[in-house]
Amino acid sequence: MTFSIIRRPSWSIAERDATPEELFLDRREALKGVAAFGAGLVLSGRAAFAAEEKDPSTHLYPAKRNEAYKLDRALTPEDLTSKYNNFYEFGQSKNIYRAAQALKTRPWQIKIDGMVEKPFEIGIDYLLKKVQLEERLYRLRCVEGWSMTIPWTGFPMKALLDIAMPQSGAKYVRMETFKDPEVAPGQRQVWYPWPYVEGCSMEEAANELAFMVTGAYGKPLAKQYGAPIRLHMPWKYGFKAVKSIKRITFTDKRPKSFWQGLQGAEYGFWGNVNPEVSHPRWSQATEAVLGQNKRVPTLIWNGYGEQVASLYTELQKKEKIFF
Ligand SMILES: Nc1nc2c(c(=O)[nH]1)N[C@H]1C(S)=C(S)[C@@H](COP(=O)(O)O)O[C@H]1N2
Ligand SMILES: [Mo]
Repeated sequence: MTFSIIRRPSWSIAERDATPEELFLDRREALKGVAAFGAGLVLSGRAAFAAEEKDPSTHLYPAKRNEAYKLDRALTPEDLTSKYNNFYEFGQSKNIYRAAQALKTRPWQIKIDGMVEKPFEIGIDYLLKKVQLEERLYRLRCVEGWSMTIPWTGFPMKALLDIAMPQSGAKYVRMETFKDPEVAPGQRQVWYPWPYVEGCSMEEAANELAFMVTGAYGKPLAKQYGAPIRLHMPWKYGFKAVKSIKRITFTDKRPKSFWQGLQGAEYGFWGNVNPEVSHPRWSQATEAVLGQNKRVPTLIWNGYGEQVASLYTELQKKEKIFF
């Protein structure tokens, strides 16, 4: 008996024409229309609010979609994903989108230091000039057992490595969020090891899937998603996707993450999605799809094994890699 060979990556299944996506595309087209008319004659109330904030990067969106990253499921509507967030700096509930508007995202300097040729700081708008933005449809699987799919805009983390110029001895990238208890009430809770920190290996950072996110739904990133810049590694649980990054440090020591600092026994360094390894408080076998009344089986590497499984073949012999 022979088995048929899967020629396409497991996630590369034709995208379904689902209602949520059509809604999204409509909005996208509408935004283009606004741009074409120059003045914001037809700005909706919401867009007008965004314009007030004078985000200097607005003209960069929407960016061209990279069609290599297809989904096996519909996009999750913006109305849901923008009101169901984990951003502990602004509270422990999912309902932090209003509180997050207090975050000031300009000016926004990012410090690049540690094992680099020369440490430096770079402003977000200058960084945006040096990279090519693209849109990618990616899944996000939270370790709490829910998932969603978002059209992120950003640039490959590899491009960031090219700008940072890490030394050859660097093994890990450590990424840190802002710390400002004045604007982020969650950071007044002193029992948390602020600031939020995450990290990955250099090999993971250079993987084609690793994405620095600066926009979503064809617009600059809304604050609750971690504006002006956050990470997304779609084969890892959402907690790895550190938001509102202020400092990126190259190091030869494995960084200790926020969650490891809090509950080391529950959170390992790698955080790769694996339906067979349960979190102490949650089974990872299935996931609730945000906005739908159903649970679906969770896929190993969140369905991205084709791109990332080889990163771990050697490591797997040495350590418990999945969590
Ligand atoms: N700075 C910071 N980054 C963070 C978090 C956080 O609390 N603070 N939560 C993480 C978790 S647990 C998840 S699931 C994702 C959620 O991203 P979203 O709100 O954009 O969906 O952000 C991650 N990044
Ligand atoms: Mo999460």
